[in-house]
Amino acid sequence: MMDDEMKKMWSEMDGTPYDSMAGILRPRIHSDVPSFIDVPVAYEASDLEGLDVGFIGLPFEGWIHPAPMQWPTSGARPADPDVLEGRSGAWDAPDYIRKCAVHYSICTSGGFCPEVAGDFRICDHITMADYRNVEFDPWDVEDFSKKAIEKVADIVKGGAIPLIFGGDHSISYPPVRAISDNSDGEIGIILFDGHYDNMYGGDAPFPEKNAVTRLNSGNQFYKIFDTCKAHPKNMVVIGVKGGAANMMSWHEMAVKLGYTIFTNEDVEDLGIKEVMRQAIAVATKDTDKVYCSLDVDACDPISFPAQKYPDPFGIPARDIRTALRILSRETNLCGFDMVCLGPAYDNRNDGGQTAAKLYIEILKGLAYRKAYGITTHGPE
Ligand SMILES: [Mn+2]
Repeated sequence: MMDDEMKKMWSEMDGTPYDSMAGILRPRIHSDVPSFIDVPVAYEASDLEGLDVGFIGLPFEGWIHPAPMQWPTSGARPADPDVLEGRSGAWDAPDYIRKCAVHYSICTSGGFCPEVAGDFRICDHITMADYRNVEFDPWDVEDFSKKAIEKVADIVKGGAIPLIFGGDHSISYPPVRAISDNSDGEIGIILFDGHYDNMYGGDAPFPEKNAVTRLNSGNQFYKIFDTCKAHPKNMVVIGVKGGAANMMSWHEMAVKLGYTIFTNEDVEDLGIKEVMRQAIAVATKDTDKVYCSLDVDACDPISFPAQKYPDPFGIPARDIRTALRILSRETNLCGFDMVCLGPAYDNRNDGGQTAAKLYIEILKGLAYRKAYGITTHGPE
């Protein structure tokens, strides 16, 4: 039984389990899907004003492989982890990651992070909302892109940093475009990816609106450099590797454009902290801010089994976490997306939970900057 002294300590403790929340019932974005870590739901642009962070789902996947021969039906493909080729379903990732974040609800913890400090809670320093998912015609990438740019622009115009749940990798274009159109200054880009995604994405010499030149998960960076205040000289790619679906022509173009490249083996050899030091120096040189995109195929399939092209010896999830911590603390991070996670191929929610935790790592870094008043834009 508790003695009187203990009861007194308990009764004087600051806060209840719900002390950081506006309400008690878990906020939901639709049906049984909670908002990410139970932050308030934003229904319209005005709900986002003055916030620090706006979550948004871009559940688009354009590059869908035909069902494998063993299921020659036109219906939904069974989720079978043995399928290695064409593992689609990234359109489900936004809701999946939200569901997998259930343990991190701010209702119970306020985002308490004893690894930062004994009195450090994310919610004491930053304000957040979940702007739900963008709705669009799933067969019309231009419709998707237009609506995604508008919705992410709502977040940016409200002054918040968009943290985006993809989708396949085509979804990186609308956020960068929205940030570029609604803020001043150049954007540096740090991309974690097993691939360069370096396809041609302009109109000529392919004037037809075909699958090659329309926005897809291989030409999104062409479109970014073509239309946004971002330059390849501030582009850093981390985690590229041989094997699954990477092409030499993509590498040649990356070198020609002046990308800074770190392969998966560079990360092993240099260590992620040194890689990030160099990456931040490149991405922040003569820029105002840094956008980060994480294709889960940069990571080892042990931590993210639900990859489209699962390929061993990627970057360990722990290194990605360290990288995102450094990035969110030491740069003027203006947006982040995670893409190409196909929930049907996850291993008992492991990848979904890892994904959720990586978003929280960014929140932690942003809260850290606010709490300790850090304004550096990265090491010189
Ligand atoms: Mn990619």
